Amino acid sequence: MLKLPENFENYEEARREGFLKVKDLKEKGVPVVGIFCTYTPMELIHAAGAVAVSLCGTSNGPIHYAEKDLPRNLCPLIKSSYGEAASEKCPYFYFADLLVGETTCDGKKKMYEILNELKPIHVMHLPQGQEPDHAFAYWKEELVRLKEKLEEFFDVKITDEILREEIKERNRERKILMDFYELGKLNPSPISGSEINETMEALGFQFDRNAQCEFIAERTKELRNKYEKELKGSKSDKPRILVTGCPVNGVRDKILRTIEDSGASIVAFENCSGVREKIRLADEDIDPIDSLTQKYLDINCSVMTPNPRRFKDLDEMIDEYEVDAVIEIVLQACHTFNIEAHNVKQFVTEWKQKPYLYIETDYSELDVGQINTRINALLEMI
Ligand code: BJ8
Repeated sequence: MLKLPENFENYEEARREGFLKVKDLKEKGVPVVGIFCTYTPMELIHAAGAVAVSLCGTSNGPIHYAEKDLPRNLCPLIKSSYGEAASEKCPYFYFADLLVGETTCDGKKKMYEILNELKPIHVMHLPQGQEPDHAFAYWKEELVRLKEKLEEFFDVKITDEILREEIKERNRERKILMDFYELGKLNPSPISGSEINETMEALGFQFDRNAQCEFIAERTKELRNKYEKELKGSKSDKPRILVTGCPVNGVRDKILRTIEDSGASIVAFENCSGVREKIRLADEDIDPIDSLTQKYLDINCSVMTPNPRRFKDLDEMIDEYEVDAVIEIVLQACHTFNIEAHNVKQFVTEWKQKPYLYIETDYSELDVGQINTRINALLEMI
């Protein structure tokens, strides 16, 4: 029987214990790379023998440090990420040897210029769209540039053979994580959306990738068994919600828990805290750099223009997860998701004939009451 560490699913505990783990890795000479986005080609970092740690800020605490150097009317995720670094209180930032960022939204890419004063950062230039052939060629050059940077910085050689192995391994991880997310397709779902979110976030601080996979696979099996034995056949009358938009790790308590406490069930996450990066695998049978170029170019973030894959994914997910309503969560001053929300609303309400709620928020508690009221009003409509 697999022994599961108790803190695998508790975010705060996992984050605290992760500090010791990352310190331990550093003492053993393992390089640490700090990352900020799902466009980061993780396979290259792993092929360089490094571990990757997400430095995306998810709490309001460090934001006032950031506002000394950055404008106040900026996305909370960007301010929180920068504030963690500037406050010198984040051990993950402290232990990172190198940071890797991408030119996604304007706020992030300009923040990286200032962050570079605190720690070396390699910025990958992301194309603005996915379709034209030159987008592939441009992004491929950026992957090659990252590979060379990692080789030089960590004095390693990333061979095609190692990269092919990493592609296979990462695909295996994606499939295991997708199986976990797809528990939401069951009706009633044996796990709540906020638990799924917390588990996934806590996993980010476990650097033993095999143990992560074993844990998630075991947990998925356990929950499927629970469904088969205790829940199957008793369809829930709770409205089934799909959450889309920006990453939601910083608003889990404020919004995700409120949705569930108000009597609904979050069954799917079409965002970077959910399936966005995992839904498509990397091709294991072609040149590894070509494979990774295509795989990461296909991510359906609103920074891409146009962004047709997001609508394809929403279309399929609304059907497959038997969704009753869509809630779009946009972080304040996130222009790309904010503007794309116009088309998402139209798609959800007119094409899919489902209720849609748009919530624009930050990491503060100021709008808790208003969010509560709006969620309850949506649920009453269903
Ligand atoms: S692939 S969603 S992780 S960019 S919410 S910082 S876009 S202003 S986090 Fe993101 Fe990569 Fe896209 Fe995913 Fe800017 Fe918007 Fe803030 Fe954002």
